This record gives sequence, C-alpha cells and structure tokens, in this order.
Amino acid sequence: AIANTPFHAEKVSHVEGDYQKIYNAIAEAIRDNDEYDDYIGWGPVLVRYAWHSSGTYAQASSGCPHATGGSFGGTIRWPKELGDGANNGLQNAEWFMKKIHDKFDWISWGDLVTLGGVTAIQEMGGPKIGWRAGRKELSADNAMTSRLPDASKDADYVRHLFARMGFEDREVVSLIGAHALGSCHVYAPLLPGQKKPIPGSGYTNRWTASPNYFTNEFFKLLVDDKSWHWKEWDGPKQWENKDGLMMLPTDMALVQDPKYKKIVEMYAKDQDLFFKDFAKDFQKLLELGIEYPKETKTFYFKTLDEQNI
Ligand code: ZEM
Repeated sequence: AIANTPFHAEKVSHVEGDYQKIYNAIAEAIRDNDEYDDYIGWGPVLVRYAWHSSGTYAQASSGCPHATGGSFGGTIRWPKELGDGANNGLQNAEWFMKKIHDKFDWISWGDLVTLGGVTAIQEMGGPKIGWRAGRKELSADNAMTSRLPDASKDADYVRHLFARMGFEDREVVSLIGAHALGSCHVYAPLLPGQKKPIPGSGYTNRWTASPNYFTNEFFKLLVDDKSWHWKEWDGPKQWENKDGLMMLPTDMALVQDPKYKKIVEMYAKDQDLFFKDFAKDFQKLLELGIEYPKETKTFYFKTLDEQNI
C-alpha cells in the first residue's frame, strides 16, 4: 500500500492552554522586537521557517514506496538541512525559536516551528489557522535537502514541484500569496552582536508596501500593476515595479500561466476567499505526511489582541 502519511503523531498530554502559552510567548517576542529587519519584524521569517520545514515533503511515488520529509521530525534544525542553500537566512528564525524552546522545552521542534508560522500569520492580521500537536523528533539522518523551490523557474516547474507535495493549482496560488509578507535579502538581517552578515537568497526588496500585514495585496499587484519590468542589476533576475516592489520569476509565472492567472484574479478581487483558502491550505502544508490519532483536537489560538495582552 502507498503510505503518504508515514509519520504517526503521538497522543499529546498537554491541553490547548499549554500551547496558547507558547503562542503568546512567540507573539510577545514578535511584538517586543519590532525593529528586526528594518522594522518589518520577525513575523515573515517565522512563516518562511514553518513553510520550509514542511515543504520538503514528497508523496510516495513509483520510485519510493512511502512518503518522506515534512515538518514532523523538526529536521530543519539539523545543520545538514538548515545549511541547504534554499534555507539561507533561516538561521535567524532558528535563533529566535531557540529562545522560545529554552522556556518550553517539552514541545517538539516540529510542533514549535509550525506553531511559530501559525502565530506569525495570525498576529500579522491573517486568518485563524487550525493547528494540531504531536510531532516527534527525528534524527539528523532524516534531514532533507534540495527539495525546496527554485525562484528562477516557470509555471510548469512550480506546478510539478507542488504536485510532489500533493497540492493542486488553487492551493499553490493561495500558498504563494504569503509573499504579501516579508522581503528578499542579499544578506540576512544582522542579529544582536553579530558582525559578519550571512547570505540570504540573493534576491532583494519587498513584494508589498505592508510586509508585516497579511493581505491579498500580492495578487492585486500581480493583476493591477502595469509597471513590472526586469530589474537592472547584477543580482539574480527579478521583476521590479515603479515603486521598487519586487516579484520573483516564479511569482510572475502565476500570471503568465492562464490557469494560475484565473485564480490570482479571483483572490485579487476577494480577500475573504483568499483568507479562507489560505487557512485551509497552510494547515495542510504544516501537516503533510502526518497521521493523527482520531481523538486529536484541532486548536484555534487567540491573538494577543483578543486576549487584551
Ligand atoms: Zn517564499 N521566498 N517562496 N514562500 N517566502 C522568500 C521569502 C518568503 C519562494 C522563494 O524562492 C522565496 C512560499 C513559496 C515560495 C515566504 C513564504 C512562502 C524568498 C526570499 C525567496 C527567494 C528569502 C530571503 O532572501 O530572505 C519560492 C520559489 C516559492 C514557490 C514557488 C510559500 C508557499 C510560502 C508560505 C506559505 C515568506 C513569508 C517570505 C519572507 C521571509 C522574510 O524573511 O521576509
């Protein structure tokens, strides 16, 4: 039998309130360190960290009888996986999360990294994301490299790569809508006390004018902005508009491909629909490869605002 959920989550003894405490610790650390990355803050890099921990997933195929990768084992913390070129800059997210783990050492790294992504999306004004606990540590032997997308490619490549994870067009487009957040870095932002910068992706600039607020702006810019042109610089090929915002080649592929474009237009017109789809698709991403015991509860955490914290 094909096993696309090779990882069995454990039955957790902690209750929702215990995880809400960790949510709050992450959310407060984001709020109280708002100067990071030119005042974009820590939210976007935590979303990327959760996505890269999950996006190594590969379904079972003819060559491989069971699925591999994904967030389950928290393997992104192993040097082999964190050192994958695609993860450049995520050393900062790990540094941030280690301090949270020091306070709550009972949570598995896979649960912590994915909870970080959920917290960041919600605190930046995004939708509520359902989240389930029970990931367990896997050894460094399970570290995965060379599975994350290359931004220089086209729509066919993107479709094929996300099919490996079991995502169809509409899910791919909604997930990449996370590029409303954050920015690209030639060098990762310096940490406190750090002197020598470490490399980022090599791309530069933000996608939107509100990089720490979750919106459907990414789609609106793809549809409405008529000023996109190739950026003139010595770095990797990327798009630029009149306001200095950016798009990766794989982002622009979403309006070059007619099937993707229809979905981009739909999300550009309807932010509620985007939020609804993204919440579902991001939870699916964070749970790729995991089978949960039947009784596992899905948690929906309160934002700091909702708790008046
Ligand atoms: Zn990203 N992403 N991504 N992405 N991403 C970057 C940054 C961020 C691709 C990609 O190459 C890059 C998804 C899909 C894809 C975020 C979330 C999600 C950067 C810049 C690159 C180059 C990194 C840097 O220099 O710091 C490609 C090719 C993708 C698919 C085709 C999906 C799916 C995401 C979440 C659901 C986020 C939030 C960032 C911003 C990080 C930051 O530090 O600001």
